[in-house]
Formats: sequence, structure tokens, C-alpha cells
Amino acid sequence: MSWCFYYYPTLFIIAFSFCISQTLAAKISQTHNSLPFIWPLPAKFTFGNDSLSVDPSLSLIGNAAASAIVRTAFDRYKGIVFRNGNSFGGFLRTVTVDYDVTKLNVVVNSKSEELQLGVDESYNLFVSKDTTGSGKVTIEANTVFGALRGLETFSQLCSFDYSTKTVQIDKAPWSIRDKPRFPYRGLMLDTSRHYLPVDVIKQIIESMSYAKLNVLHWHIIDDQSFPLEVPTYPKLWKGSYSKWERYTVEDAYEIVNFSKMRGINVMAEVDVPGHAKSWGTGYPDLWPSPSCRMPLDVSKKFTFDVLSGILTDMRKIFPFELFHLGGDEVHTGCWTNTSHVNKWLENLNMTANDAYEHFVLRAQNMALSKNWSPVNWEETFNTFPTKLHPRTVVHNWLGPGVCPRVVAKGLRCIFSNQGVWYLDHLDVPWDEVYNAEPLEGIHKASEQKLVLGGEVCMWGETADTSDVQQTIWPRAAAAAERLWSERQSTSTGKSDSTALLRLQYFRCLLNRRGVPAAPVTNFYGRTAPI
Ligand code: CP6
Repeated sequence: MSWCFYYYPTLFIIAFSFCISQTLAAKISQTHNSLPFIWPLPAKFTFGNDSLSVDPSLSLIGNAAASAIVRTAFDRYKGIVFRNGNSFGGFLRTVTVDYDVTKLNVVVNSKSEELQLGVDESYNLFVSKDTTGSGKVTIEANTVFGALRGLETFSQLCSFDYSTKTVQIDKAPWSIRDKPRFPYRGLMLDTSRHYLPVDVIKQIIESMSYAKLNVLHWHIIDDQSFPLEVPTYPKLWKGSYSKWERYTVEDAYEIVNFSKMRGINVMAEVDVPGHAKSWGTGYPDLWPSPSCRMPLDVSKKFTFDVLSGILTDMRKIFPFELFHLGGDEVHTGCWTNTSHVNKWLENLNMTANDAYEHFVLRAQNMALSKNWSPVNWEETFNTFPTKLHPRTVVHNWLGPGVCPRVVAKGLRCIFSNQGVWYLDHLDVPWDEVYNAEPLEGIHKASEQKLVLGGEVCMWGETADTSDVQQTIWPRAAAAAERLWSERQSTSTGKSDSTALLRLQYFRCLLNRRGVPAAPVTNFYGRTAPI
């Protein structure tokens, strides 16, 4: 149970004044003046030596001002950039001064606001002084989602100057040409082991946008609880922990819409046939027997009716082209040990493994008929690689070396090696997260293209509202740079002291924005550089 979610608001009243940029920034400016503090690092950039002041009543111009997505993002970033004044006397000046930058020009080429896998997120960002001496800031992008990434970068160029008490852009002129390395940059949340309130999920989505992560993989349901409302089978959410620890259909829409406004897709997961014990709280017929409750009863038509109902209801909520069907850790003991299921297997001349395959492929066909591409955990590929539908995306977790085999078979892959990208593994330090390489062992360009990207997984057994954000950040940011930035542009492609310094700066940025990210070097034996 997770009753303790009630105390979550107190977390966000904490002022993060100790992580103020002052100390860090002072040391950084003395010793690392040439480092760009943009996380993740842009593909290409140049900068200079000028400082420009930014008007607190900065206005948005350009054709992107017609887009509600860009306008609301602009307002959010204004709130972030001009929010200083919470510590060390850092209040913005209230007297009017002549600001260098009074307008932000955002231009987008395409009017389409459809957010799908591979949507163009590239942008250019230019900051310069024009001939009259006033500052000019322009973001150019092909889509509004590229413009969002550009706005994030713009916000990271702005910092509060404690001597003039204005917001400044240092190191101007800037010329940044940026685009993501991988189209899929995910974070998984598990709301079955511990319920996470909608507001907390939104805070996490907001912080994902700071690191340019673009897929929320929502592992909604598992053995422990079924927190989602499914109108077609209304007893399913009897499997929730309590009536307060549930997501209504409206909550789910809200999460999807909140994500879209930040250029983030939501990939929902219904993990079958294992990891589904909670389904039987409302419909006990889904269990092989009352004493043997998982995996779902493969022998009954009712099981597939319920699955189909769930997917039909969820299709209305989740427009993303990928849908996760789980398929991991299927222990078939209850199938062979329960007489009616065992009889069914015998009649069809099937082994328990055949039935596992049968279940997964049937679920895939349901998802495909709803025009979703199915995503499955790697055990499905490891067990019946040639049977998976060609549109399948295989989700690696067990170890290294899986994506090379998946893409060699022509299937797409998502990298989440548990040794490095499982955030519940608290003993994995930031640099091991950072150094993980989704394309390890994949050399052909045609196969590299099949690696959609990667995802850090925040399993919920050991984290809830009280500590989930501290557990996600800053290590998720290390993965975010691996997924966004070109290998060669992240210095050696391996962590080094400049990556550490930049990540510490980004972690402070998260803190200043109200995200309770943990220290970067909270591991003994890993020294802080300053
Ligand atoms: N739940 C589900 C889990 C895990 C998986 N699936 C898991 C397994 C091992 C570790 C962490 C998480 N808790 N549904 C595996 C994909 Cl170490």
C-alpha cells in the first residue's frame, strides 16, 4: 500500500537554496569558462564572450506564436527563467532597464502538430547582437516539437546574474544547430507497485522535458495493483490499492495531453500474460484457479475478451503508435498444475511454452488490429524470435548483447540493460549510466537504424512519491545525454570530468526548478571535482 503519498506536497515546499548556482557557477566560470552548460549537449554549437540582458516581459514573436503548444511552453519557460528570487537575495530588479533581448522569435516550418515516433525535433537557436546593438534571439524548427526543444535550450542559456539582478545570456553570440541522436528517449514509471498521484506523474513529465526525454513508458498495471479505470470491464480497478489510488479515464487523458504539450509521447503497457495477478481481484475467472493466480488463464475465451476490452478502451486514450504488451517473466506452473488448463493444453497438443507464445501472439494481433505496433520484453524474442510480428519492437532488459541479435533479425529494439539503465538499482553510479551504449556491438548502418533508442526504468517496488524523483534524477539525465547527443560530441563518448561538471550543473538546474534530484556523486569512492 502507499498511503504515504499524502505527504508528497511537503516535498515541494523545500527550498533548494543550497544548490544555488552561485558557488558552482563561480568556480565553473573561473576554471571552465569554455564549457557550455547545456544538458544534453547540442549536436553543433559555437559561442562567444558577450553578455546580453533579457527582459522579464520578453515577448514571443514569429509564426510559432500561433501555436498553443509553443505559446504555453513559452509562458512556462518565462516562469522558469525569471523565477529567481528564492535565495541569497536574488530578486529581479523591478526598475525598468534597457534590456538587450525583448523578443524571442520562433519560426516553425510545418503546421502539423501530430506527435509520433521520429517526429522532427531538430532546431536552430541563434543569439546575437544586431546592427543597432540590441539582442536578437531566433529559434527555427521544422515542427513545434523542435521549437519546444529549442525553448528548453534557450532557458538553459539564461541565468540570473547576482550583481546586476537581471537575467542574462552569457557567452553570446550563440549559434546552435541541434537534433536528437535517437528518436526514442524513454523513462518508465511503474504505478502498480506504488501508486503515484497524477500531480507527481506530471512533475516527472515536466522534468523529462528539461532533459529532452520524449517517451513516458507507463507501466500502469502489474501483479500488485490495477489502478486504471476500464469502462468496458468496470470491476478491473477493484484490483487497485484503494479508491483513492486510482486513475480515471480523465486522469489518463490528462497525462497524455500534459505530455503532448511538452513533446512527450505516452506508451502505455498492459503486461500479459504474467504480471497480471491483480486483474483477478475484479474477475476471479481470469486466474487459473483461486489458489494459483498467474499467469492469466490462457484456456478461457473470457481472458481474451477482457484483454480486447482493455485495449479497445485504451486505444481511445493513447494515440502513440507503440503499445507495450509486456510478455516478461512468464512462469507457467499454474497452467500445467491446474487441471482444466492442463487438459486444454493436452487437447491442443501444446506445451506450456507453446501456450506462452500463443498468448503473446494473440495479444500482438489485437494491438496490430488497432494499428499499434507491439512492444514486448525480450523474453518473447529469446523464446520465439521468428514468430514475432515484423512490426514488433523488442524491449531489452536482461543484459547486453540482445539488441544486436534483435536488429540482425530485422526487428526494432529499445535498449534498457538492467545492469546500467534500471534506476531501482541504486548502486549504479552516474558514469556507468552515462557510458552505456545502445549501439554497442551493432556496426551496420541499416541495423543501427533499427535501434529506436533506449529507456531508463523506474520500477516501483522500492520507490514511491517520497523518493521517486530523487531516484530518477540525476541518473536519468545521464542516459538522456547518451540518447540525445552524438557520441563524438560528448567528449570521448565516455564520461570525463567535464561531463561530471556539466551534469552537476544540470542537477542544480533541476533543483532550482523545484525537482528534488539527488547529488550526482553520492557514491563513496567517486570524488566530486570541486
Ligand atoms: N516487473 C515487471 C519487474 C521487473 C520486470 N517486469 C523487474 C525484474 C528484475 C529487476 C527489476 C525489475 N519488477 N513487470 C522485468 C522487465 Cl532487477
